[in-house]
Amino acid sequence: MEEESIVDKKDIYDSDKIKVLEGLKAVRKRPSMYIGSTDENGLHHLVYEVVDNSIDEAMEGYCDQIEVTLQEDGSVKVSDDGRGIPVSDHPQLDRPGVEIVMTKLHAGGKFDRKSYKVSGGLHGVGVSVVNALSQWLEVKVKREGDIYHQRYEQGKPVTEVEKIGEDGTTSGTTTIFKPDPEIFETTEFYYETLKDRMRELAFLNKGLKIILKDERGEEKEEEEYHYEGGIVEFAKYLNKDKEKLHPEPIYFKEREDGVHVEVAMHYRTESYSKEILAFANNINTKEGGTHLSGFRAGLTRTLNNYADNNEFAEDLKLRGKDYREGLTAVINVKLPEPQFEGQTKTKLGNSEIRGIVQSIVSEKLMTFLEENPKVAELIIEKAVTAAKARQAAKKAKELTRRKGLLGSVDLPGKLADCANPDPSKSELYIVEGDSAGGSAKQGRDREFQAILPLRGKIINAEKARLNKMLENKEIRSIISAIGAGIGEEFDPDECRYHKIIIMTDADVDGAHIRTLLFTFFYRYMKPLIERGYLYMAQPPLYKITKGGGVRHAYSDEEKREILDEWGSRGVGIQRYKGLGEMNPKELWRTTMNPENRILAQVTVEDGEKADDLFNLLMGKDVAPRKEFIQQNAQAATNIDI
Ligand code: 0RA
Repeated sequence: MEEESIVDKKDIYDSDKIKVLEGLKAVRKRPSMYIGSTDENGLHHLVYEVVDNSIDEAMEGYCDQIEVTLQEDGSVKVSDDGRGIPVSDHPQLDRPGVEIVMTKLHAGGKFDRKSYKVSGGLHGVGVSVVNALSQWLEVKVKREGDIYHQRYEQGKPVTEVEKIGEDGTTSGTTTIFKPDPEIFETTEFYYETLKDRMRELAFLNKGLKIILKDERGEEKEEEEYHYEGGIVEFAKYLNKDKEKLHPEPIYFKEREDGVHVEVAMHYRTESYSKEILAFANNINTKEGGTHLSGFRAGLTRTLNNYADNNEFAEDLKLRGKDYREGLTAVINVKLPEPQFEGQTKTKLGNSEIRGIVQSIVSEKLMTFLEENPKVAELIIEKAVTAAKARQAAKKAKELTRRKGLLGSVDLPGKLADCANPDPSKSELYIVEGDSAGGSAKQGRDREFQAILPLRGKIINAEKARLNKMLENKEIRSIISAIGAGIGEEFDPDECRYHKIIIMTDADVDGAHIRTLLFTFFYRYMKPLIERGYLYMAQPPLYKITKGGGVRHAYSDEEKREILDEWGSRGVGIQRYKGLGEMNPKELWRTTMNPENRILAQVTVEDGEKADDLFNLLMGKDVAPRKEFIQQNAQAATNIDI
């Protein structure tokens, strides 16, 4: 007998081929099971999936450049200079490795790389999924001096793996794919979205160069991300417009039990929020997990020990969150078999990681503190101030909830409250200036509308700590009128009004006050914004009169429409400079009557971006701030961050 086996290899291949086709069919039938959704998120997922394969090659040390190009025909090209996907035949399947990688779900075995790959995580469904969901895909492999090529349509090979040339100088893999419009709701890639992820990947993989190109349309674009400093540069980037407590980020890295851990941390002086980003195998673990909790435990314990040993912390009990105030940190772990959990599979579950990260952070951070006592002192001092502010906030909460003699909450004297006690039917107008406040009080429907006039300046929540904020009369009256506490203690269930409406003049000062108030709500009563309780009133810009008729225009466009309708002869146009120019009746009719007023709901779409805007508007960089307000004074009326 010539055959070693009674089973023909071809039979194995044929039966496997059926499995492959069934696999592809399943992917095309339920794409969301593999890539989350078929909207733009799913679409961008395809790029991440392909890039992740190149990143795996980089993490193993074989690839130092990845190029991603959005091409004119709607396809995406991803090239790397790694070893190239193997083209030799798979021993059992008798087909080239590259074909198997491209067509088999979870290729496994010989062509599957193990170590620290991204696979198994958020992405990691395998490039065969990208292939199945593409109208067409072409792969080009340079390996051992030769160039190979194969083309697929909707996941199925339409050519063999063919040698198409020679290149003795380099190796690598190029994948070009065009998402299938039969599958995706949209097939248009957003350059900005890809930019963020490519930048992040370059930060996380120090030394790796990622080039991103957009060749669609008139204006070609190109970025190059390449950071020799890795996550140290990431931390600097996150803090780029902020004032820092110490000149350079604190950085350490260590390997323990096959797990790589690196941390970069940099305290800011001026802002009090925290920004701690945690990554596991290049995946942004937004839901946290064991690496993050290990970091937090290590940070708290080490700083507590240091404070105790050096007799810092007076009688104050410092808590973890005091040490995290103003902290920007990037935690980057790489581990062999990551387990991702949670709603969006962005929570690291491997329990052994907590202890590893905690012990590395404790040891390395203590060494840093001992070698840099000045920085250590600044950090502890900052935490002490944070703890004091935390205690002041607690007092403030008690203050704002204190019941008066008749069992009602102590309300500020300036507040003209409404009659209806049901929060879901009540509105609070926060009004700029006493005169507008007076008109609002007269014009309102006192059944459900309460008015709180603001007189003095509002303190900038971006620059001041909570205890300072609480010394400000205007802030105090807002807190007690709303009656739900502040900061960590804020409880949106206790809001006395479900509509809180900021009413300011439609000029630069008005825009400034609006932004200050918005910053305050964002920093200290964020759940209120998240619930959709915060609004901006939109007073009219123009009063247009003709004969006995009066109309109000809320935009220049509307003014033009009215003038088109009425003709411009004999028409009077008054441009409102402030709320004070309207009498109570007019104010009611144009800005407060639910039947015809315009309200813009304030939403927090993207905390990070809102933060940038606040920093721009409120930070110490005066020049860009002025420019922004002048350009946007009008637009800021319906600001929607
Ligand atoms: C399997 C095995 C080897 C490399 C790769 C896959 C590989 C896959 C991709 C996908 C995009 N770029 C890639 N680069 C490499 C190792 C092959 C060897 O041992 O030489």
